[in-house]
Amino acid sequence: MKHSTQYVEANFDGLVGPTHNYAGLSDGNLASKNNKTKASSPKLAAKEGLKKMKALHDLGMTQGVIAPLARPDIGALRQLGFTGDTGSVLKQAAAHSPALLAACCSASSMWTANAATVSPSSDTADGKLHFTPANLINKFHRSIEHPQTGRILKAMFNDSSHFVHHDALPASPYFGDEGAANHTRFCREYGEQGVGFFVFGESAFNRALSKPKKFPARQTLEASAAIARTHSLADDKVVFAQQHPDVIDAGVFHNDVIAVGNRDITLCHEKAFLNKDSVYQRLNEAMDKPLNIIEVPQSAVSVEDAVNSYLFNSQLLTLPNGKTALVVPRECEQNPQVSDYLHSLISSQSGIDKLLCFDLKQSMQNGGGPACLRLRVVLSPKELSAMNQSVIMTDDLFSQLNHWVERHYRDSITAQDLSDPMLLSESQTALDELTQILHLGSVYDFQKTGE
Ligand code: SUG
Repeated sequence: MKHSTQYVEANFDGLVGPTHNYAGLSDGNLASKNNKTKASSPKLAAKEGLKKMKALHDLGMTQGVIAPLARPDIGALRQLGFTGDTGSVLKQAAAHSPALLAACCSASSMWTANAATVSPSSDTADGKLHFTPANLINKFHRSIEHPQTGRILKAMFNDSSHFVHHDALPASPYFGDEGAANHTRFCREYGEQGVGFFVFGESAFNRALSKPKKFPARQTLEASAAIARTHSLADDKVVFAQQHPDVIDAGVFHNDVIAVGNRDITLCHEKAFLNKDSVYQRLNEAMDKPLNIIEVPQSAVSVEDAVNSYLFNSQLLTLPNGKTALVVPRECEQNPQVSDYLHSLISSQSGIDKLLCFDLKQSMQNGGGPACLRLRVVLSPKELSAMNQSVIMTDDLFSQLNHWVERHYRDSITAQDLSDPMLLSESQTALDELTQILHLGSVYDFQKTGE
């Protein structure tokens, strides 16, 4: 018999990388498009992220950090035909295709909700914790993330008696996979068997299912089903649901922009799912007990306001005292409809007790709110102690990482800076030092980037 109450849901936030910039790379993500060409501040972005991690750690949550990827990705630029020493690769790319250069410089790995899909050991047939890095094939700049992401996850969860690391799904549009952004695990207690809720945007094989008309659906049903199989989840504990194509067309490029869930609560917009009644019914059946479904009506918060404020890209957390908190971005306070809704939610005994609000503007301007920035991993006490302890947030690690950012990050970056060889060498120096702080070993392969 498992001591379920001792399991924790840990949040692993992506540390923003030194090349954070705005390049308008994500069709269908309105913030990314609207902020293209804006100057970014990698230093501020990293510090905003660290503050959120520290605040959750201070509340007694288990908080971890995921290292950024090495960017610019010189290996990818070489594969695309740019040659010579690294300075010349960057110069040619800037001259021939600034968009490709920007894609290979993106710090998009900060949104670790897209790093992988994770299934806790209480849900899998072999009793191990399973990870599948997302192939992210819908966007070129994100499709080059998974090999390094996989290595970093292996360096964090580095004990094969507890952790299983799968390869990303085949790099084909049939298996477009965006990771935990489209996956929610419901349960009663973290250590009890839970329900895997997989939300997809379209089906590759079943052409009869509707599709969005304007923006791409990034996740396929086939990808979600493959993950449920490879993670050996029980058939009666898995629910697949289609995201409403209209909301994808309104800028909801991942399910975590329109719904959030934790344990037996979900907060979702009434337009989140196609055939929502059937979705709710199947979830209730799989849970063996009705979920607390808090449905937000369009009359209270429109889909447009939800996308602008990122209300649903919040973290729904069970605090150590058993209370439930909703972690929202500052933009929710600034939107009158959303702010009114949230205050009535908290005062209505809905099951959500407390609001926590954070400034994450640097990430938000690229379409990444509090939930995008974190990967959730439910861990037993043994699993927690078996993993790499150096990535777990402590007061000391927080101060070390803040100093590290202060020393290595620029205050501002524009598109012109991306071909600067100094930015590459500053980033490599920073990440080299970070691998030592976080005890990650040689996850980056810098030697491959040279000629
Ligand atoms: O994939 N933005 C990311 C945001 C990801 C948010 N994640 C979740 N919802 N879980 C994306 O669209 C923008 C990069 C740029 O345009 O510079 C970007 O990749």
